[in-house]
Amino acid sequence: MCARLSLSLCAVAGACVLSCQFYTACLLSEEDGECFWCLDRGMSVEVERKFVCRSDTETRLKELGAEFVGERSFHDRYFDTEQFTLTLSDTWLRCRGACWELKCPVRVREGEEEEEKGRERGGGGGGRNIKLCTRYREITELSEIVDRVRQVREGGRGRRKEREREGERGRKKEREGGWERQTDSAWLGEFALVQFASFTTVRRSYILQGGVRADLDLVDFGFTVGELEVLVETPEQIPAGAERIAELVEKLGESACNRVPGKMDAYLKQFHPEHYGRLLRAHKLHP
Ligand code: V4E
Repeated sequence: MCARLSLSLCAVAGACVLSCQFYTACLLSEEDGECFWCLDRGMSVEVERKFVCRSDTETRLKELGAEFVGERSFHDRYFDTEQFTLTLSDTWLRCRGACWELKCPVRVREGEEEEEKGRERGGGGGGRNIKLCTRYREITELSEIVDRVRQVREGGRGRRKEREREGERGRKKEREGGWERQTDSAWLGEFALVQFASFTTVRRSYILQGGVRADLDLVDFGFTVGELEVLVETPEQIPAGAERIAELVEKLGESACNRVPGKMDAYLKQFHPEHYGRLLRAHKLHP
C-alpha cells in the first residue's frame, strides 16, 4: 500500500529533519522523540473514526446500503520498549497473525495544516470532523518498519552515543542479509522491544457508498467497537473523507461530536493502567 520512503536524517538546530523521496517537511523533534510523516502523493493514509457498536448497528448499516463483505478473526500482539518509546510517539507496532504492521501518525505539510486550522476556526463542523478522525499510515514491509522503529528510537532524549552504536549494529545486521532473515526475537531484541498487549478480534466488515469501510469488532476481553475508515491519497481529500464519516456516524444514530475509545484504550486501561496513564498524560490517548 505504501510507496517506499527514502529517509535522510540531519540535525538542524536541535531538530532532525526527515526528508522523504517525493516531498519534505516532517519533523522529528529531538526533545520529545515525536515524529510525523508528511502526507505524500501516491501514499494512502487511513482516515478513521470509532463509533459505539450497538445491537441495531448492523441493521442500520444495511438500511444505509452497506454491503456485508465478511467476518474474520485475527490475533494482534503489540510491542514497545519498557519506556514506551514507540507508543509515546503515537507509533504502534503489531504482529497481526504472522504479519508485521506499523501504524504511524501523519501530519500534512505546513500550508495544508494552516488550511485545516482555517476550517476549524471557520466552524461548520469541517474542522471538528477532522479532529474526531485519526490519520495513520500503515507500513507493512519489514525493512521499512525496522527503519521507522529505528528513527523513533533514535529520536529519544539524550544517549546520543548509545543510539549511534545501536544504529550501527542495526545497519550491520541489514548488510548481513536484511531483517526478513532474522528471527522475530532477534530484531525485537535489537531494539529492546517487548510485547505489551495481546488480544483476538472477531471483525464483521461492510462497505458503504464512496468506499467507506465499516468494521464491527468484538474483542476477546469483552469489548466491542465500530470503526469507519476511508483511504485518502492526497491531503485535499482528508476533509471530504472526515465529513463523509461524520455524516455516517450521525445516520447510525450516534452523536456527531463524541470521541469513542478504541480497543487499545480499553485494553491498556484494564490491563496496564500505568502505560495507559502515561499515554493519557502525553495526549496520545484520550479519556
Ligand atoms: C491505539 C492506536 C493504534 C493501535 C491500533 O488501534 P486501532 O485502530 O484501534 O486498531 P484496529 O485493530 O482497528 O486497526 P485496523 O485494523 O483498523 O488497522 S493506531 C493509533 N492508535 C491511537 C488511537 C487514538 N489516539 N485514538 C483513537 C480513536 N484510535 C486510536
